[in-house]
Amino acid sequence: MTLSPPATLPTTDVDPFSHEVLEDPLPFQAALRDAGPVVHLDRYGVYAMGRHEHVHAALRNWQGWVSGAGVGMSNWRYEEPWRPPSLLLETDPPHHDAPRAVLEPILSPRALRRLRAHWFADAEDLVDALLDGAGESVQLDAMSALAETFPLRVFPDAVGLGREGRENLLPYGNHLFNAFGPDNDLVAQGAGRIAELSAWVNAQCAREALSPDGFGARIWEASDRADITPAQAPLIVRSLLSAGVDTTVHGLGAILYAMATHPEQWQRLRADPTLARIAFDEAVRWESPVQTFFRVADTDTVVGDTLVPEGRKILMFLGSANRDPRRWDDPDTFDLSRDPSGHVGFGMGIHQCVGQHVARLEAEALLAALTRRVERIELAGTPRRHHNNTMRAFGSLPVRLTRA
Ligand code: 8QM
Repeated sequence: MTLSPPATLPTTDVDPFSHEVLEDPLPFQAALRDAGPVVHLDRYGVYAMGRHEHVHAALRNWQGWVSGAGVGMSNWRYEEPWRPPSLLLETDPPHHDAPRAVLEPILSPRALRRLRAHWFADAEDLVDALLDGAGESVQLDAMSALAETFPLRVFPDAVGLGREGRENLLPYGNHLFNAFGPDNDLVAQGAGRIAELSAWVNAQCAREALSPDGFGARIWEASDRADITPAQAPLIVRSLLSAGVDTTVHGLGAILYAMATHPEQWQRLRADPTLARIAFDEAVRWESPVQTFFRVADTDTVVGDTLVPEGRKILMFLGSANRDPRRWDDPDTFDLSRDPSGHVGFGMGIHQCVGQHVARLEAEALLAALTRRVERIELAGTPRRHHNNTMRAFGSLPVRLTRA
């Protein structure tokens, strides 16, 4: 039985996971924000919020809006999870605390210092190879040639993965991010291969499968110290493989798209490469590669003047909060002069992206290589969106790079 929502609650029968909305979510998100702090999505029997104020507050309120019943549409109070839950994303304190405390120092800016020079050199090699032999300019798909290639070149090595099977990472992540949404055609598309992909991913999480010097080995060492149990270690490694690839690919896609469509901002970044970090954060705000996550109301909870009943799912539109004109001046403008801090593209609060420094370093390395070698980056065709229930993504991004 589904309970009907209170009569005062704004409702919509629009499907935010339809192809039409996934192609361009902005009009739906504007209507969602304007309808009120909380809106009922009739099609799915869940609540939704799209304003920065309420999304930000909900993300910080881990006691009231819990993650342990899953952060996708499926409510684990009533349904079985499709894979063993993540010890980070899909848990609440106190269970969340040890895995988080173990992973945080492994991915901290300090721990990443030893990777920096190597990643910058790798980015230079990649960009050199693309420009090599080309004339004054080269045309390429920035998704496959840069946004996918670079993370896949540096991140699996940093984790300590073996060479075989790395091509499984993106399809695994794509299905995982679809599976946070409703059981629609996108989930059906990935269902056929997911057993095989999961088996591969899970096998890579074993201690024996990991090199002795990567993030994965550091996680296993934490189990030697009994900071976590040996049963927890492989699941924490799985989090790296789940959350660390597609997100950075589409984060890099976002900054490359932003730069290809804002030539004056590209020149500004070239003139002052120290803007790379701001540029990446602004791109994460503007595109919000991770668009949505759910929470469950731990008790009856009032938002605005609406009651969300205990146990019900609420969908937080991170991408909408990041473009809420109540919070941002000219939210649709990609602008390196703005201070993008306070965006919720990496979440907020105790679950805020633990890998964000890894993502920032990847972006910084790639942008450093590009700003030095590329005078102009411009669209050379129409970008094609890749539809996913959780990610805002490109399937292809044709660009022309003109040498400096
Ligand atoms: C999304 O498996 C995990 O722990 C995990 C999977 C996906 C994410 C985060 C964590 C937010 C990027």
